Formats: sequence, C-alpha cells, structure tokens
Amino acid sequence: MSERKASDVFVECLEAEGVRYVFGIPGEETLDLNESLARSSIEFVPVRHEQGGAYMADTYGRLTRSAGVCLGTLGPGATNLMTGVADAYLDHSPLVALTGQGDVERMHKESHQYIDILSMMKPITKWNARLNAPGMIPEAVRKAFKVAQAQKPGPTHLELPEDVMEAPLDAQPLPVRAGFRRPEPSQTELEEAVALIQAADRPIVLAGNGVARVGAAGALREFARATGIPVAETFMGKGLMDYEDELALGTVGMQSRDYALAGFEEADLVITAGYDLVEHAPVNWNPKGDKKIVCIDTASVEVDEHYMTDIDLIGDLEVILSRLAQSCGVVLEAGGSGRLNEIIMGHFEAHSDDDSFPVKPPRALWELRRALGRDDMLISDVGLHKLWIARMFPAHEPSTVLIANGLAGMGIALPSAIGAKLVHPERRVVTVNGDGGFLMNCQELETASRLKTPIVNVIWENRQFGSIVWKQDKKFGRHFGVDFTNPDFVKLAEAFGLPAWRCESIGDFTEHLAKALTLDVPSVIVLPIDYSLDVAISEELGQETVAT
Ligand SMILES: Cc1ncc(C[n+]2csc(CCOP(=O)(O)OP(=O)(O)O)c2C)c(N)n1
Repeated sequence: MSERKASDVFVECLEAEGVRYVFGIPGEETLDLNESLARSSIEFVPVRHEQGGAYMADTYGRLTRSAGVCLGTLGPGATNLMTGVADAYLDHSPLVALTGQGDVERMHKESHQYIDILSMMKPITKWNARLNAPGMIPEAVRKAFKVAQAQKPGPTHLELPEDVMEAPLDAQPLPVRAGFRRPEPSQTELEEAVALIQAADRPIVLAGNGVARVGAAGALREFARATGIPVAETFMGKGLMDYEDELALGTVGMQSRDYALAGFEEADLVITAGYDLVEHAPVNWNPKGDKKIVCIDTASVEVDEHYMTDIDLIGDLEVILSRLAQSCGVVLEAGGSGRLNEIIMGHFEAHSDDDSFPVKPPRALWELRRALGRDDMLISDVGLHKLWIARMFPAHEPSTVLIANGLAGMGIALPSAIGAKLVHPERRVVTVNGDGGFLMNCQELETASRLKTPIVNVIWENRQFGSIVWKQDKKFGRHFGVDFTNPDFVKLAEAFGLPAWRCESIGDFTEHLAKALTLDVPSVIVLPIDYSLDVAISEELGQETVAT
C-alpha cells in the first residue's frame, strides 16, 4: 500500500465534513494539498483573486449552513483572502479559510513571503491555528468546522506549513456527528417572556439575519400569525416575511425615521429575533433606551446601552418561536404602523411607468421584480444601489435578496452570486452593482464563465461612487474625489467571451434582462442610472436624523 501523507489525511478530513468545493488559488507552498485535492471527490475551483474565492465560500456557507472553504497561499495569497474572511466574520457565515505556509523551521527569521498570517487572521476569525505537526490534523479540521458552524457561525482559519503537509501520516478523520442540539430556554424564562409580551401595549418584532441563517422563517411567520404582532426586517432579514403579508412592516435600517414609520416610536416592547447589532445600532430604534426588549437568539453576548434586554431566550429559534406562538395566543394590542410600507411601496408603484432615461432606481427595481420568480435571487453589491434594494425591492422569501450589511465590502456581488448559483443551480441569479464595486472583482467573470454559472450582472452606471456623493452632498453641499471614467463594460464582458448589452432606454433593459435570464452563460447589462431621486425620500420620511 502506498504511503499516505498529511495532505491526504487533511483532504480526507475535508471529505468527512461534506466539503464539495474549495475556492482559491494554489501556491508553491500548497503543492501537496492541491495534489491531494486533485485525487479527491472535492472540486478545487480556481478563482482569479483570493478575495473572490473567500466571498464564494462565504455565500456558499451562508446558504448551505455548512462551512464554505477557501484557499490562499502564504503571504499575498493569505492577505488577499482577508476581506472575504472578515465579511464572513461580521455577517456570521460559516467558513473555513486555509492558507499555505513555508516550512516550520524558517518561520523564526526573515524569509521569502513569510508574514505572520496567524496573527493577522486572529481578530477576524472565531478560532485559528497552525498545523505544527501532522498528527493534529484530524482534531484541528474537526474543530475548525465545528467552531465555524456553531452559533453564531463565522470563519475559522488553518495555516498549513509545507513540510507538515508533505510528511507521512497514517490517521483517520474524526467522526462528524450528524444533527445539531436544539437547546431551549427554561420554562421559567419562556413564561416570563410570555407575561411581558401579553402585558405590552404595542409590541413589535424586529427580525434579522439570524432567523434566515437557521431557516426559522416559517416559525417566525407562525408566531406573527398566532399573536398578531407585526414584523419589521433588517436588510439581511429581507423576505423573512412575504412583503405581501399584512403583518409585514417592511425593511428598516437606513435611518431612524424608518423605525418611527414602522411603529417603533410608539412600541413599548420590541421582540428581537436573530437580530445582529452589526447591521444597524439599537440607538436608532431605541433612542431613549426606554423600551422593554425580549431577545430571541441563538447566542447573546453583546451589550449596548440602548439594548439592555429584559429577557434573553437563547437557543433554537424555531423551537422558541413555536413555543411562544403556542403560549402567547393573540395579543390584544399589537403595535406597528403600515406607514413605512405605504410610502415606500407608493414610490415603487408610482415609478412603474416612469420611462425617463437614465433610469430611476424604483423603475429598475420594478423591472427586476417583474422578471424574477419568488425564489429567484437578487444579490446586491455595496453602494447607493444597495440602499435602494434594501428598502424597496419586495421580497417573498428569505435568502432571496442577499445583502452584505456587516462588513459591507464593495465587490462582493459577483463572487457571492457564483457561490449562490452553485448552491441553487435551479434558481435564476441576478446581481446589481455600482460601476465602482463591479470593477473590484470583475475578474471573476472568467470563473463564472468556466463554471457555467449563468449569472446576470446588472451594472447601474453613473461614473461616480454614488453613496459617497450622496453623503458628501448632504454634509458639505458638494462632492469631491468620487468621479471616474469607466471601461466599455460591453467590450469588457465580450473580452471574457460573454454576451453584454448597454441599455439606451428602459425598454432595452426589460428586453435584455428577459433575454439574459434565458441564457446558460453569464452576462452583463449596463444600465445608466439617475440617482437624483434621494434614496431617503426625505420629504415623506421627514427630516433625516441618522443615516449610516
Ligand atoms: C471595499 C470597499 N471600499 C470602500 C467602501 C466605501 N464605500 C461604500 S459605498 C461606496 C461607493 C460605491 O460606489 P458604486 O460601486 O459605484 O455604487 P453606487 O453607490 O454608485 O451605487 C464606497 C466607496 C466599501 N464599502 N467597500
């Protein structure tokens, strides 16, 4: 029998964890690992920048709830991975990052491409370690996946020295126990929460990404229906309630008037479900710190003077929401206001026949909503377009509108869409990008083309960093350092061998979008956009007080 080496065992451990893809770029220090991967059931997906690989793994993990895996070599490969790893950290996606490293015996001195990646990854991971000896591989891999996938999920990192990975090793993967514990709060805690909810005058729910993360939207809807308490969603919670549900208050998280118009001002009790503070600080919806708060989450550690919870129900969200639905019964005085929805949906519909060109964001979103089915996916990049999508694009189902709202890094949409399409090949996937962000990771068009992931990439072109223009104009009455020129995006896409169109009217957009959605190759649509309509829609929403 031929001798097995550490990298073989390492890859067997990945297989035992159910890994299907490793996204990344190999290096001279990952030779053995890549050779072992080549002989395994795992598909190594070469990407064109490690950041793209990390974002693919990030979204793959977010949607499958099993850690996505990305790989970079030592030094520059590892530093390139970091933005995507940091995104998984703040957005709570399970991810395992692998980086190569030189031999253990050269790490104490100045040596080629060696930097202390272990220290650099530490603050953006839940746990990380160097494989100092081959024998620790089964434990280290099991731990990396277990920690990444535990609530709240996030990234872990393993550093793989070259000499360790090529050493002989005869070991087996540790068993991966199927099924998760479903911890519940105590009966007393549940009863206290029920009493608080029943005693409230105007209770309201704020639901966040945590509910989507564990697939508990059904239980949230059941809770809302059973109690009659309406639900507002964060950006990352979009679609937890079907926007057509009468108990859906809309998406909040852009400015404090959002919350006021959804009924938070009058609410005496806020039930937070899977709410991550990273999305929008509690000061926006609890400025006086006087609301009672019932926190329903999988873990609760954060302290904020505007988020002093009265009771924490920690455990399995589905179980907790179902128990509360059964125990609370219909609440006599539910809070919430439909005003936010009325204003936002009013604008959305009012622009449905706005043929002006360049196109206004509501009309562009109208056409996208019409073209996409309930379960198709819209993936936003980061910029002013994200704020429009978050606030106005109507979602039917959770995880159908993906928004990065923790780290919020430009350039996430295209690689993220590749990850999403690998998880949901049957769904149509569209990205919306600013012309700033699209160029940050456009090299992944080649990856998408090679993988045959037919993503439709819409670029809202205005030749400016739109959201910074908006903020500068508001603060200084002028903008600066935000204008640029663009390449011809159609020719750029064509250079990748992909179809692309520039729209000269809204009719063009409708036509090209419909066509692009039928193709089996990725495509690009350039849509000149007119951002003169203020995303804050200030007149109706009242004077903007906080805009982050
Ligand atoms: C990687 C990264 N760099 C900078 C920022 C800060 N930032 C947020 S939005 C934005 C402008 C986005 O411009 P564009 O992609 O053209 O989209 P638009 O706002 O015009 O829709 C910038 C610079 C960021 N979020 N991420």
